[in-house]
Amino acid sequence: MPLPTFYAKTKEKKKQTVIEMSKEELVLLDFGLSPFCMRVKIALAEKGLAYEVRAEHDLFGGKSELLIKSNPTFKKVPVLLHNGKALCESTVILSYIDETWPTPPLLPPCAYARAQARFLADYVDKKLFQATYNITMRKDQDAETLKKDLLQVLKVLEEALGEKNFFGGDTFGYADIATIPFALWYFTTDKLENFKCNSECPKLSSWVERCMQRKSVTKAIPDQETLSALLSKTMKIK
Ligand SMILES: N[C@@H](CCC(=O)N[C@@H](CS)C(=O)NCC(=O)O)C(=O)O
Repeated sequence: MPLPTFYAKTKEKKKQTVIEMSKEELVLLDFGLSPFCMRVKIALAEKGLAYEVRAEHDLFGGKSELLIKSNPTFKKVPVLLHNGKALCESTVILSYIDETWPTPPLLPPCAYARAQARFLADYVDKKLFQATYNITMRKDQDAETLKKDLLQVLKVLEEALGEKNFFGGDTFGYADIATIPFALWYFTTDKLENFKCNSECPKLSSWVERCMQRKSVTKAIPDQETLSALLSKTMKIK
């Protein structure tokens, strides 16, 4: 018996969706300790998306052909290959993931709130990254000044968070994903106790704890031992 047109169309649509889903191929060009790559891994996990990881083993010595071909402009990770199409720049990738797989949403529905989330991610890229970079690359700059600069940046984030559970409100989203891989260094290890981040920024400290309760985050970040070893090696200030 022929199906009613509407039902036939629905079935056809369903079949198409299944085929489309099975065609999805996601490959992440990754460097395990990169906070920028962690962002993408967290977002993919939040969306429940499976992906293949291609690790760049010698990012600063010999980049893979695939990386150079996929991101000829910057030659940096992360790169997300979606069905062979390359996406570069971590925050651009986060937005792409959210637009392509809208559930659960990472960005809020209101345009103004979306702009605020993007502003915060941009602040992290410019200021938190820079403060961290200055500390890790320190030559003869005054240690106390570098620490003060860092705390100032963290305090801006503390104020942006306010009394909310997450930067966007009650739910973990885009701004949290952009920030946690950079912030966790300062809150989750006793290696940096002298920075006093936990006591100076108590709200941010609790926010880090809340983020660390999410599987998407703990799976994307290095384990405690690796993190401590990394900090001992890179942080030029105690
Ligand atoms: N703005 C970029 C930064 C990416 C970035 O700096 N990636 C580093 C790893 S953490 C990299 O690939 N560095 C290799 C290089 O500088 O040659 C983003 O948000 O994705």
